[in-house]
Amino acid sequence: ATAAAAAAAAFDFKSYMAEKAAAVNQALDAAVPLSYPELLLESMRYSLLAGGKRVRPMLCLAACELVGGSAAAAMPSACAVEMIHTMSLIHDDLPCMDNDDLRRGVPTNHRVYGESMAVLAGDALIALAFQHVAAATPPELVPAARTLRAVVELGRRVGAEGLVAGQVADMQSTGSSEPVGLEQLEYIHRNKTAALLEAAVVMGAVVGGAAEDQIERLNKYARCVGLLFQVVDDILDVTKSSEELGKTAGKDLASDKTTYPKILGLEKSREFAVQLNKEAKEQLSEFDPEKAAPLLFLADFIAYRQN
Ligand code: GRG
Repeated sequence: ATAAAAAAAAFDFKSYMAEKAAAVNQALDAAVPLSYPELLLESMRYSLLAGGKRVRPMLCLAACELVGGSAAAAMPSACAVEMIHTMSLIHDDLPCMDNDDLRRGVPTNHRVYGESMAVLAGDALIALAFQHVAAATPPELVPAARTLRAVVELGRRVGAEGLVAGQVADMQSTGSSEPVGLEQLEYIHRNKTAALLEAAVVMGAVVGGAAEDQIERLNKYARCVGLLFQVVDDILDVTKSSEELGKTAGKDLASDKTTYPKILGLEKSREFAVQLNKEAKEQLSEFDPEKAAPLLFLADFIAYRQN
């Protein structure tokens, strides 16, 4: 624990995040050059380069470096998970889904490019994600079998066994009169949010040459962090809503969305978040503490964020 504490103290997480985000933004920019058909590429680039936190690419790069791989080995995988994340947000914002006008502080893709183009930009980003891992992962750093495995790990967590399954479950529970239970809520978050975080770390670990038991521990780390993300989100929704109460009706209190505080209460939800953070970090205890510092800090970053 002392070695871990010393490594943590020496680690400058803010600079790490800024440095990695800049590298990811540059790689994404290069991966989707403006070309024909220009409006499609413009629409893809509009959302991809709109400046998210880049948490998933960071997880991917950090997992690769944790098991001894280089950032260059994982950069195509890191870009791929961000492409999938971005396209899921484009589709999620569509009128047939959440019908949102703003995303990352700017008008949503369909508000700028129209619904058809937004659907197609999302479609093209899914295809590009898989193409990019397969074609751009440097063969001199990563044996082809590992790259192939990375593609499989991504596919598994994006489609009907992952992200899309989570969205379907969410959609069906929102439209239903049945109350959503804890198990169902966990299923939704595990697929909608945790699955892509899992893809990020597992792909990073795979291309970095991790052993099976390391991949498994990192997968569990990501699952805990994904759930943690949502529990914290739900808690922030309530606390923000009550701060604003009086000015406007609390957003979450008014909506019919099921949240952890609604099922467990605020206190138990906070305890659950602490538990998930602890469980996530436990998965890192077998690794070199110095190399595990980014993932340790990422867990805390998600647990203690204020918005
Ligand atoms: C994947 C083929 C395919 C289709 C998409 C619409 C859909 C199916 C899924 C919706 C998924 C969704 C909206 C999940 C929520 C994920 C989430 C936690 C978003 C917020 O992530 P942040 O905070 O966002 O990392 P930034 O903007 O920082 O990147």
